[in-house]
Amino acid sequence: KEGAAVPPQARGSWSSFLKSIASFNGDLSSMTAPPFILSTTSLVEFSSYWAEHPSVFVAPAAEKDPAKRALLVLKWFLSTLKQQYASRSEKLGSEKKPLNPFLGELFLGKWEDAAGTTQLVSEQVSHHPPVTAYCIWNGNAGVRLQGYNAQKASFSRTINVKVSSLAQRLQQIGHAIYHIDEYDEDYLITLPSLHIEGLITGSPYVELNRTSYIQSSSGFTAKIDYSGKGWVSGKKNTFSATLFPDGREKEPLYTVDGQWTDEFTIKEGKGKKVVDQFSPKNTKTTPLSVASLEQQDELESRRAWKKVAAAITKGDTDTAGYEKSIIENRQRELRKKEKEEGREWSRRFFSRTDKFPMFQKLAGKIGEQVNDSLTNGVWIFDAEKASEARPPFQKDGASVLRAQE
Ligand code: HCR
Repeated sequence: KEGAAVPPQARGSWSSFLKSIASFNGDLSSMTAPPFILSTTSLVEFSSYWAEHPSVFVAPAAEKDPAKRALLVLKWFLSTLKQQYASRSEKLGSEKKPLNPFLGELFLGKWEDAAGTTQLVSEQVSHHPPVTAYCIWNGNAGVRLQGYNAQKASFSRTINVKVSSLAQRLQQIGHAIYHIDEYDEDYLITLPSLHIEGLITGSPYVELNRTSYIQSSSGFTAKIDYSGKGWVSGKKNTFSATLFPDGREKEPLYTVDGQWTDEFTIKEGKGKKVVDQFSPKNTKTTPLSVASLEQQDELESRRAWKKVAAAITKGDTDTAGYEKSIIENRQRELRKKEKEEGREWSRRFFSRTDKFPMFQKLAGKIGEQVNDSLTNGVWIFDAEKASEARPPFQKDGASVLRAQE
């Protein structure tokens, strides 16, 4: 029902928000949302969703057969979707507006479990447009994921307001590359496009649509088709994926079907023999450890947003606004000073590049293009910068170098 999940005192602000959303372009700074829908988590933290099952993340490195290895990369990618797109709605009751990261904001952490140590570095490399870059690696397994992304929004027409089909379509710009040292293999991962449903009722949630790909340097392509409600199963968050040798889509080696929030089944060929299954619903995630606030650098997200987050949690909108404006003013001053001195903010872990041959090569096979105007450049992890980063980053930087040797 219209506005059902909106607190009575927020009805007015929610309907103005719905009107304003028509001009949302993907930049969170242009979105003013009512307090009940504000999250205390910054978008820079979202990079951690890529490796919340570290054993699944590193599994491809232990597989000798190239086709099975490509399948394990696909399985890992599919295993991340629930965390990426549904975990917040499940935990908080709806999607909320994340904190908009400032330039240079960092989120650092590690997972320690049966897979050993898996490390994460996430950095906001651009503010306008907002772009987050990340690198996740496990030195023991010799596996590394790096990527960056931005969102571009377009307003989709209201088809039937009564059935709450008001939706915000978001295209994800950027890419991720998964690398396995042992086989010197790369996998280019494109990102699904998404739209936000449930806006009319006041409880937004994400749905995925269209197609995304994983293209390997070893000659395999994975194609994943998403639909809100599968036309066969009628269930939400449905997908169907195939893995085939490059250019031979009609001859799949494996097919994967199911719900990315629930469970999926991997079958051989066009789908007779079941070879594996995965249940995102029943597989526990490994918690990420993050340094305590006192030990964090002042650019680290949770420390930087501490006062804003505390005020949002208390429902103290004035203090939240005041503390947020302190951060914003400081950012404005820094930009002004940089401009006067004719220099740019120096990113701690990433560098802009105009050459990324592996990306060009793999992207060409699936018709992807680099559109660096929307991401303020193409961003790559810079191991040299990481090794120079002062503590608490130094230790992490050193092991990055080892992972890349
Ligand atoms: C769309 C979204 C911001 C972007 C988020 C991304 C795409 C970021 C990269 C991650 O790897 C994956 C990811 C997951 C999120 O599902 C996605 C967010 C969901 C909502 C958020 C909107 C900008 C917030 C809209 C605000 C509400 C109040 C309508």
